[in-house]
Amino acid sequence: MNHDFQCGRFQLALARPHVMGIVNVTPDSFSDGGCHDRADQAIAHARQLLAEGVDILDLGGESTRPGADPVSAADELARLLPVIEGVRDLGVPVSVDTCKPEVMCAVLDAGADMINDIYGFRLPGAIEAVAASDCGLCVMHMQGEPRTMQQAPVYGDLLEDVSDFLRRQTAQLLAAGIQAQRLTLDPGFGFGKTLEQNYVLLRRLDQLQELGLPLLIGLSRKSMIGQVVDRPPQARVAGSVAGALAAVARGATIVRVHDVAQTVDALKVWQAVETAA
Ligand code: 7PJ
Repeated sequence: MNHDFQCGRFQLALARPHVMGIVNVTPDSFSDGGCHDRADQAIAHARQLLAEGVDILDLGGESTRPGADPVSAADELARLLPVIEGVRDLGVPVSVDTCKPEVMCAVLDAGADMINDIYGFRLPGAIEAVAASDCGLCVMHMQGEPRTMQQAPVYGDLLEDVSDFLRRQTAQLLAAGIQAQRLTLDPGFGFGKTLEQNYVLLRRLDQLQELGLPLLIGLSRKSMIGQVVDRPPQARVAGSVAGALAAVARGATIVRVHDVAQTVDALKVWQAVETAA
């Protein structure tokens, strides 16, 4: 599948795997810096990822970890807007990880190129918020909601359930006039899935290629990696890179990661192998 992905001001040729770098814009409980410090840190981090070869920046102003408290749209925007301002002219698309329609509208007005929604554009008003723009979308599968999703996820048929959801949401988005070239799909590793279910989903990821849209995956430093390597988040780099490669081998074309430099190198070697004549 050689898909051009329409992503706001950019059109990405997904013939080679692309790296989406995570830029955290949530308050850091370990530093007592104010709002400006936090925005400056996020902008500096984005610049660092750019130097490391990132293809897309993904800004997140709301923690979606299991058990995290919700954040108001106003607070989320207060965190995001100064950072968007500071990164929108770095030459790569700016994605925002949000599920709130109000936040979607405001960040698109501020110059964001892509909306990455862990609710898959299910909240009322989400589809309308993105329909009239030309932003890219990531439609992610999640069972339940972040606060409780890891309590006891149950599926009839895991792959079927995930792909049915993605197919239904895709149909809704297309019906709202959103072009297929704007869409990417994500099975949502760790979002209402047990360890075993996450690995079945990863092993069978190629089945989701039948949906005919680019696959974006995120497993960087997640507990599905941590439980296998038995290490804390910062020490899960090699494990995360292995997971990203396994996903790319099964058709993923965008990988959402913390460790951009290491992932870019791994994918360069991957690509050298895949394109050897
Ligand atoms: C994902 C995400 C993911 C997409 C988060 C974390 C949790 N967006 N946002 N896919 N995960 N599209 O990074 O550990 O897997 S937040």
